[in-house]
Amino acid sequence: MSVNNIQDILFNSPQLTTELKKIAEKVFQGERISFDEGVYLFEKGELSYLGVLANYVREKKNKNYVFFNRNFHVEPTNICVYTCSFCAYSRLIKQREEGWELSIDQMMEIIKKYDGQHVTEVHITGGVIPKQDLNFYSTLFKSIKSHRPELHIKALTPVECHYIFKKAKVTYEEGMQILKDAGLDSMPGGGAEIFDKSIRDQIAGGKCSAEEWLKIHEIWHNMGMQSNATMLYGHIETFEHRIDHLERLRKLQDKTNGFNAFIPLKFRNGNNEMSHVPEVSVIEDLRNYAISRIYLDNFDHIKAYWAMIGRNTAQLSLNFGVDDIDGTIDDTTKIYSMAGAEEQSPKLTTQQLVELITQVRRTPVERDTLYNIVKDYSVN
Ligand code: V47
Ligand code: SF4
Repeated sequence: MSVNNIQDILFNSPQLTTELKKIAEKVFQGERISFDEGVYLFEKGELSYLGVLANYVREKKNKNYVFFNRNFHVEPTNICVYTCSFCAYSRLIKQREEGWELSIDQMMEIIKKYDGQHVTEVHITGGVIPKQDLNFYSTLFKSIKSHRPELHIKALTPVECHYIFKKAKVTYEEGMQILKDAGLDSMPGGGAEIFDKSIRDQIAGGKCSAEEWLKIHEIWHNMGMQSNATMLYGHIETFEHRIDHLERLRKLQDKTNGFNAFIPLKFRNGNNEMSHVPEVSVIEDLRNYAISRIYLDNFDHIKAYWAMIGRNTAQLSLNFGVDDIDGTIDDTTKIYSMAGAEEQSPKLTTQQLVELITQVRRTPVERDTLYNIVKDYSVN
């Protein structure tokens, strides 16, 4: 079906309000939608309508491609000085028996397990403890690079950076430069949670503020480097808070163009202090992906993290604006399984990822962390 046909069907639907028609016109003409229009989409946009718009934007930006990579995680510790109430992972220092704390040698052993295997990225993030300071991470990154220089190190969120820089008494600029010189290649999107202060204070009080999170990414981008962004949604935030979060990311991206992908993270309520908060439905997940795709017109990629939402929802999301499903993971992360996610041992072979994508008639593309194409599966 051509875009014009889809547009005609949409515009002639009697259920569409004048506002929804106006927003659709803007999207099809490549115009940016406003804050109020974003909130209106959350309030009134039906799944099928949002899917048409998000898929239009997605295919304009990324054709039929779905990106993935070959990655694994290293989680240095699950002990944390912070006590985010959504976190099923953190074990306070007093509950140490349930925690782990890896030394540099233990992490190098994990890295060396992948010797001779085709992996392109190691994702390193976890809890925050005094012992794992700036010097610890610089030494770790240097060791990884001297062992395997081509392995891309995607590591540390502004939560960790803010803490280790403060402790080392260096500015953000100095700290980021030290990490870059040690071998840090890019930053993951974690720690963003929700930027609105009143909600952030309730669920993630004490860790870096929204302004600090954004500042660290801005400094990193100004050094010519790239990163991702996330949003933890589906807990006690409102639709306005979600759009406020997207708006702040869109503004920073206008300034730096350093974000690669936006990754909405669905709140999971297992084993944490917010277990009484119900999880949102899959329909709401898909609406949230779609609105993120429509709103973030300056982000190239929207990622569905399959380890968190499960393979089936990840497949569905590919019709609601998503063009990336993260990577092979190899059962190396615990953060979601501990919070009750479907995937208790997240691990997919490249072949399984390719099948997941082709089953829903999309074209798999293996990428590296910075979206350079490693293998386009439409080309033999
Ligand atoms: O910041 C923690 C989230 C994030 C829960 O950049 C939870 O490619 C839901 O950022 N329910 C860390 N979410 C993970 C992350 C990430 C993951 C995959 C890829 C990338 C990337 C980044 O996990 C935390 C927090 O927002 N989180 N607990 C929970 N109960
Ligand atoms: Fe610590 Fe991160 Fe868990 Fe917050 S989400 S308690 S910062 S590990």
